[in-house]
Amino acid sequence: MNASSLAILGAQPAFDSPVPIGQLYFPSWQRYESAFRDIFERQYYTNQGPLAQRLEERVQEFLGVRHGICVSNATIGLIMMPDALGLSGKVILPSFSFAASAQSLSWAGLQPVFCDIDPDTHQIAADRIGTLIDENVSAIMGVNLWGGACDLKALAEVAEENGIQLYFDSAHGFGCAVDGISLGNFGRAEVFSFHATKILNATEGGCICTNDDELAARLRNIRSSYGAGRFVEVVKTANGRMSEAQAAIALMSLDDFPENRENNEALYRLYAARLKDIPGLCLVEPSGVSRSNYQYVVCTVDEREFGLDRDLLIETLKAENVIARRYFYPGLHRCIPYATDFSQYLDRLPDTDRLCASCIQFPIGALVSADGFERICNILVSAHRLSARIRSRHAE
Ligand code: T4K
Repeated sequence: MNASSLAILGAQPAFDSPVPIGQLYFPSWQRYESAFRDIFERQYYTNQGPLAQRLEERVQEFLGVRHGICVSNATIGLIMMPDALGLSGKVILPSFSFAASAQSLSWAGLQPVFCDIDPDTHQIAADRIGTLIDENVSAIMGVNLWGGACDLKALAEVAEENGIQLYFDSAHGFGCAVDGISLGNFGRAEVFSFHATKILNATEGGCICTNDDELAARLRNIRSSYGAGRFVEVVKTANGRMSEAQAAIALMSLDDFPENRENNEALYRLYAARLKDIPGLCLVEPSGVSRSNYQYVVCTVDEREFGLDRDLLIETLKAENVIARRYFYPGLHRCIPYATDFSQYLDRLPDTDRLCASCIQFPIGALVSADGFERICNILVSAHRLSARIRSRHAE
């Protein structure tokens, strides 16, 4: 591709079919067939079947955690947390997150207290949490983003000093470690996502990890049906069960985790080497971890230096069949119902607002080849070089 040939300016797209963001790992057909033949022969689809049980054991072993409670997706896992922890009143969380983080509080009738983020790491600003705590705050929900982690030590200190609980939305964090300890072992509990776009993929799925036996028993009873283990009285129950089909795929994904992580890291480093020479694109390093899963390539776009704003860059890439995304947009404090019910946050989260306007996620994962990566970077170089022409074409 030469510099005058961008699809947004009328050339042929660089890719014939869409290149998505996300891990999107597909094991070989033979492995699928064999795993699904076993399910067929056992004639057992769901309800803490042998594959779901094996997955829980393998996750526990892999993360070095006492309990891995697999669920049908991370959203339901997060929804189960407030009742399992006995939360009330308000919970502090970052506004820079996926809808599920705040929605899980809404399902429990809890009030979110939105905290700003650290603009360099994109994680919750631990030093600003103290000012948000009042007598109605019962917990902090840290969100471990982008294959990195919040300042876990600072969060644990502020939770302890104020006698409130701490748990994590670690949807992005499977296989990451802090000072050699795997995520899954921090706070009262952590919730991972095993969605198809994540490094551990059950198509849909998730897992709640905790080292607390009592909490684990409550969570298993809330998830309901077989697999509850010890009976514990709980007020609400749900159907958060993971099916055998989901567990079969997650087990294959776990087998191939080291290879997928390595592939991600190699791609991430290639992006880092190329992006540093493109003015206005600043790659975010996974923060606060001793090991990352590198499952995201996240940049901020400086419009003045790059020549295009983030949204016009997304359009430019889309014309080439490259599906970049603007996670997370808008910030949760600007989404319904929070923007209307808690309008006090609208002018209180300047770093979140800036990031929501400039953050972009590029493709990484199993479907991105070395050649594909080269083509994506060449598009970015050309988009910068031809930014004036793109802007004037866009304005027509
Ligand atoms: N907390 C945080 C911080 C989260 O980011 C998330 C989810 C959660 C909690 C809740 O976890 P889950 O309940 O989902 O387990 C995606 C994912 O659905 C979601 O898991 C993720 N975070 C969120 C950030 O992104 P979408 O709607 O943007 O993904 P989707 O399905 O559009 O896929 C992305 C791209 O991949 C598209 O271009 C289509 C393509 N694709 C997708 C799938 C699933 C394919 O080509 N093939 C596929 O099979 O939300």
